[in-house]
Amino acid sequence: MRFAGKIAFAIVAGALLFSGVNANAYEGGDVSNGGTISGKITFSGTAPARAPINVTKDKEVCGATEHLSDLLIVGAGNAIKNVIVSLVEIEKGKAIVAPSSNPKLDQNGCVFTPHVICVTAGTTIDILNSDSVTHNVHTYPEENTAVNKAQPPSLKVISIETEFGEEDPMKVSCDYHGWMSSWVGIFEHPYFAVTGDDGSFTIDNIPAGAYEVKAWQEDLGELVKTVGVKAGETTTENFEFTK
Ligand SMILES: [Cu+2]
Repeated sequence: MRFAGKIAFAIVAGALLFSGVNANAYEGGDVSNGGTISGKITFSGTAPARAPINVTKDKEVCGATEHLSDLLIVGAGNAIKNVIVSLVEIEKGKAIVAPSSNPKLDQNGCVFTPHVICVTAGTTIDILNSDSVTHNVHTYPEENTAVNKAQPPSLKVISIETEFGEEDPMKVSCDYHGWMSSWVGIFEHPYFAVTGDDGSFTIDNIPAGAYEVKAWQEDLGELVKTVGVKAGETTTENFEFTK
């Protein structure tokens, strides 16, 4: 009996451990009480001008056109581009929809385009080399497997598998051209957005409730606010960064 009891205990403990792991997984489905958070990300004060990139290698290709730094892009109305806005640790909500094709980061003219993308964990990202020079793709994940691989012009695609969400965006850079970088937000849930030229974002179909919303920018850091969401309504929440 004592032996059987120990086995039973082991099974129960194992089941608890397993369910504990599962409890962290995002649960996607229909949302009947969804609301929206939208807003605009702006810079307070006089925005610094984008610095020209100093091309120090492969000048005939990388320096064929002038590139400006993507570190901080502030446009009309002080709108900030390439800010990642996301809900923090939401565990249940709308379904994750897999993209119809793998999201791409293209190395073209020795610049990553787009500069910032976001995906859900499990998505494969294709890193392209559209240049006639060799790049070296180097990723800096917190949880996922790092990639550090040369990409000559003959190797058109390096596919990067994502498996886990990352608390902070993952940097992707090129070891051969020090100015080349991009950022990939990897989330366990589908509640994220990247601002465009006008600095605006919209995150929809959020179950009613209160959420922490994080706005992240590579140069300025992050801002976090608690935002309430009501069913069928849009809550406007703006974020203002400063240096
Ligand atoms: Cu490169």
